[in-house]
Amino acid sequence: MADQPTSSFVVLANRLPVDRVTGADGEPGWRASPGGLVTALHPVLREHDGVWIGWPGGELDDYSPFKADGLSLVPVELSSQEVEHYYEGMSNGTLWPLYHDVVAKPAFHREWWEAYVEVNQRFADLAADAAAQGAVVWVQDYQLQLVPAMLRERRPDLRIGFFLHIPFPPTELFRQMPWRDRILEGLLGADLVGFQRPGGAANFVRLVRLRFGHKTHRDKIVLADGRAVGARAYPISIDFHGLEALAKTSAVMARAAQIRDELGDPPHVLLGVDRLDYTKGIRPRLRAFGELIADGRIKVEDAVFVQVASPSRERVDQYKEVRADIERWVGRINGDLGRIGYQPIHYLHNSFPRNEMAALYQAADIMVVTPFADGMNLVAKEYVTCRYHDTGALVLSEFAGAADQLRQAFLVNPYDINGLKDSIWAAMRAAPRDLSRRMRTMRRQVREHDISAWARGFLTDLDATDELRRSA
Ligand code: GDG
Repeated sequence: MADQPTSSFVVLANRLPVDRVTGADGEPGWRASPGGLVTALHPVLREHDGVWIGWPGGELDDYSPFKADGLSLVPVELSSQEVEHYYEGMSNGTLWPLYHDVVAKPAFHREWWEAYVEVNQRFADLAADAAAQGAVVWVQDYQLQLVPAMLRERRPDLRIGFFLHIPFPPTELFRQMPWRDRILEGLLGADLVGFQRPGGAANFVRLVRLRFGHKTHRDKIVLADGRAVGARAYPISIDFHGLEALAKTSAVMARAAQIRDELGDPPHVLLGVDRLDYTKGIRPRLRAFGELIADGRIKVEDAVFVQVASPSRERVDQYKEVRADIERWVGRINGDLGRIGYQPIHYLHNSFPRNEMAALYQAADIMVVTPFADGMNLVAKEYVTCRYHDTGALVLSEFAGAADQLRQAFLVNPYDINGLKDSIWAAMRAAPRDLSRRMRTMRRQVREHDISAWARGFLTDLDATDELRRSA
């Protein structure tokens, strides 16, 4: 493979977009895995006929490139200690909490950092071997922030883009990181660094100016050698048409009706869908709902809250703690407020197929999305996509990137429980005409700014920075 690399488009992400499964016949195979990143990039890669380099999520007998679901995949081998140090440690125990407003306390360990450097180098080497002359390489997310510089070192001919799916923190928080300058230098290896929100791009530009003294223009950094690095917001989106079509199938419609029926067909069905993560603000939304019942504003027979919490990062301590915390709250609320035949919260700690998710979105009158910090939040965009009758209400945290685009949602501060209660209450009582006006506008926004528009926007700008680079 190293002899004659042929890929003109290469994506690098921590995970391959597939999970290993054993079929009913006992034969091993691959299945598309859930998660924002995978959901977002799958259609883009198919369209560009590219190669995807990533960790398969477990050990393989053979690490040769392979094809699955029409995609060319290059698996990256990680030892169990690297999984512990690079992935569970540095990525999910250090960077994830640090970049999400230190909602949980980040841990800094030198051996985690060393594994992070080593694994980033492995990814960069595989990309250097796979990319054709002048190819476009698109590096994804916080697990791989050193790759752009490592790759440029070996292959200055490549056009390198980087996209951060999570928030980029303000200077004051980023400065805590012992290896802060190494991370910034890593990112500056790219021609274009993309963020979810303009605030993230501004934080990054400000940091490199303060720490390195590089000249900066609004969304551009000029390095000492004259090379320019773009830093801009590209709010990610979803495959609007694909999901809307799924929501309109008779099977999904029938399942949505069945879900409502099974819930006892109450006047109000509220829904939360998240990876079980401490950033997602599951607790405040359950508390707000519980208090609305306890206050007597909502009767227990009039509303049901369905909370899907898909299992995530289960070996990391902070994730074990958040699960225990949520389950305590569910138990307390159901125990205190439930009656025979009436259970306020239906808590599902499970992953579901896409069509079941679409049916849940269709069955819900109110979608409640309340992260403390979130790069974008695709669930909010998926909900409005499925509401093709322009019905339903979205309660959305202002700390989700999606709040920039879905301005007609009932916007909330998840730290303010009374405000959250008032917004859920307002959404439950809003006039159908008001709701449909809001929903129509939000649906138009997602339709016109879908996942292909996102990828096109980034890749077009990446092309333009290449011209800048050649003329510098
Ligand atoms: C990161 C950033 C950013 C969830 N449970 C199931 C399931 N899901 C799907 C949802 C949605 C995706 O997973 C979750 O995406 P989010 O955007 O909400 O959140 P993260 O996983 O934290 O994603 C985020 C994203 O990257 C993209 O840039 O928006 O801010 O944190 O698509 O539907 N899907 C299925 N079964 C489940 O049980 N099929």
